[in-house]
Amino acid sequence: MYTVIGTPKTRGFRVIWMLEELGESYEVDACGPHAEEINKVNPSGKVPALKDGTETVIDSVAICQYLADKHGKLTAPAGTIERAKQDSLTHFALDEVDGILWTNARHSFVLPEEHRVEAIKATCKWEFDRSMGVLAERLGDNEYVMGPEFTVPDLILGHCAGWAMNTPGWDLPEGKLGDYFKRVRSRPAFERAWAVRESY
Ligand SMILES: N[C@@H](CCC(=O)N[C@@H](CS)C(=O)NCC(=O)O)C(=O)O
Repeated sequence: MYTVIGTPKTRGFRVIWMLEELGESYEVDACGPHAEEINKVNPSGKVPALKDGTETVIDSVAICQYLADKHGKLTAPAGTIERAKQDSLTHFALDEVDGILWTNARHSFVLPEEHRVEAIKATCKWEFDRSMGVLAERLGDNEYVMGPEFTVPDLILGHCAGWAMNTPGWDLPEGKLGDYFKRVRSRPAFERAWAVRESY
């Protein structure tokens, strides 16, 4: 039994979605950032964390990749060229999609008001559109970014797409890339994870 520490209304959702994909049982300690429960395991106070027995892992992507490796699903094996390509897509998702959306969010509602820079948001939007162009090329005609199989970077990109959908004026592209995001976000495990999210 795993424990997800952190509310599913944050990147904790990624971990819940991964556990649903894997069919593993888990409980949720739905604390927010900087709550006592998360501060005990993460000095930054950021959520999520995963408890696996007596061990705890922090960072949503490290957790998702760990779970995929441990259960031998939704990932190419470590040490293969396919895994290097998959990791490259995971890093693209983090640097070029998550990072940009998160910078925009930080300067919209996360940071204390006196530290927000309004002007940065137009640059974030420009960078996001550029990233969508690169992603469309990397996806090509594939069903998922690595080919026919859904893997870790698809889960991260699918989660980030929700942030974009909730950002006024940041519509997701249409066409093949739009269809890709719809495909990823209509997986049965996504829908189960969403129902868990909505219960909090
Ligand atoms: N790279 C970390 C980022 C974690 C993160 O920033 N979590 C947000 C919620 S989605 C948080 O706890 N923010 C509180 C803060 O920035 O102090 C991960 O993927 O888990």
